[in-house]
Amino acid sequence: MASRNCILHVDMDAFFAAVEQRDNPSLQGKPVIIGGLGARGVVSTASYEARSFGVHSAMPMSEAKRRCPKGIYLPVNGQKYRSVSRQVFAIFHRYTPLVEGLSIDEAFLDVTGCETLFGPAETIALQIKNEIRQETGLTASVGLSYCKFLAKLASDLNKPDGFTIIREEDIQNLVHPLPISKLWGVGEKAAAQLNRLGIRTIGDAAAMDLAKMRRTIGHLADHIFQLSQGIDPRPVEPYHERKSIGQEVTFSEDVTDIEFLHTSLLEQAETVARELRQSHMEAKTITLKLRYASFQTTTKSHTWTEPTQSGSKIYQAAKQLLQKCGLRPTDRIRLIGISTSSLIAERGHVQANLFDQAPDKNHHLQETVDRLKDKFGETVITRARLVKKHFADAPSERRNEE
Ligand code: TTP
Ligand code: MG
Repeated sequence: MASRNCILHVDMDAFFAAVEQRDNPSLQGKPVIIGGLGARGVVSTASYEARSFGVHSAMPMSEAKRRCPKGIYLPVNGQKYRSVSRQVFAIFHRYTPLVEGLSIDEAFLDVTGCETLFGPAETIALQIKNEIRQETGLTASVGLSYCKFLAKLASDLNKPDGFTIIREEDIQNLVHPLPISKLWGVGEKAAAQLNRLGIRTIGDAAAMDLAKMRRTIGHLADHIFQLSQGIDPRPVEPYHERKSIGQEVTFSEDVTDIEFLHTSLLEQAETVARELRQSHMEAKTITLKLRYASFQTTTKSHTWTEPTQSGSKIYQAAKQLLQKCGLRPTDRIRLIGISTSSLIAERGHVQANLFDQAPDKNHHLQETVDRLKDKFGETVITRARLVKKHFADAPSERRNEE
């Protein structure tokens, strides 16, 4: 790989479930399913033991319970997974600043030219796997290739705890026999369309007449054709701009009580604000989303003159937006959510500026609260209004972690 680009794709194995198995050894080797535990909950992930029962991400929890009645079902502990994720990403950054995070548990790393410092890309890949195991007690699968698409494909080939290299000369043997759905960007719908064209494998797409494919599926044809030949010039982009930070909750039973909706908004506002602070971002716009029992969905937005990362400011705005929805006492709400957008880097984070105002007292207070929560968990400190909720019995709602 000396003369070409060296791209790694690292993806943690059964991430949420593996963290829970690590923290509770009695769960090791058992089918563990993480997700929303309410009546309408969805599976976030399943341990490999649970996958052998046919349980997978995005499956309704009720279906998972049918397939794997003896499974151990646990709620999503987003705070904990985010903190492990930060540890893992810190390991990536030891090797290259060119780290492009794709989600909480996966990233591309461009390690081209890092040989002089750290040895060949193969060595770097194995070292990263080792450091992840030693420092977090978890396994990751790594793919190495000369482009993003093939690196991502490679990391998936020998999961869990895999390390796979795809060289140009491996494309025919390793890549072409794979089903077309493995091609990045080809979802279920596109795969079905391609199947109708007679394209079942990546190799079929590589051998296809491009003009014919274009006539049927339009511009997606060019993307598919290029990738199937192992051509993917997209660079690793270290700063992946987040467009929004938000949270939403689907209640296990439809809600009519406005006070209950306010409490839910307060909790969401605190979580969203905290994530903004952790990401060193401030938001200018807030959008409230409301879904009625009939599935009719409505959104209302507000833009502040000054960007914010304050939980109380987000809560106040969300409450006003809810008022604007003009709910009647008979309206039944299925889902409520807050999303913040028009994100900008928090003042002073990009570069310290002598003329910037000092952060206000409230900001210091929030940082202290965040640190306490990181150390002692989510319930250590909270607003009086939320106390009742935290100590009530199991929460009745599902939270969609971003
Ligand atoms: P993935 O990397 O897709 O899955 P995984 O790490 O659980 O398993 P694999 O070994 O196949 O990589 O997603 C990372 C985490 O993101 C996963 O542990 C849970 C979460 N997630 C969801 O919450 N919902 C989803 O639909 C998916 C796909 C993932
Ligand atoms: Mg993963």
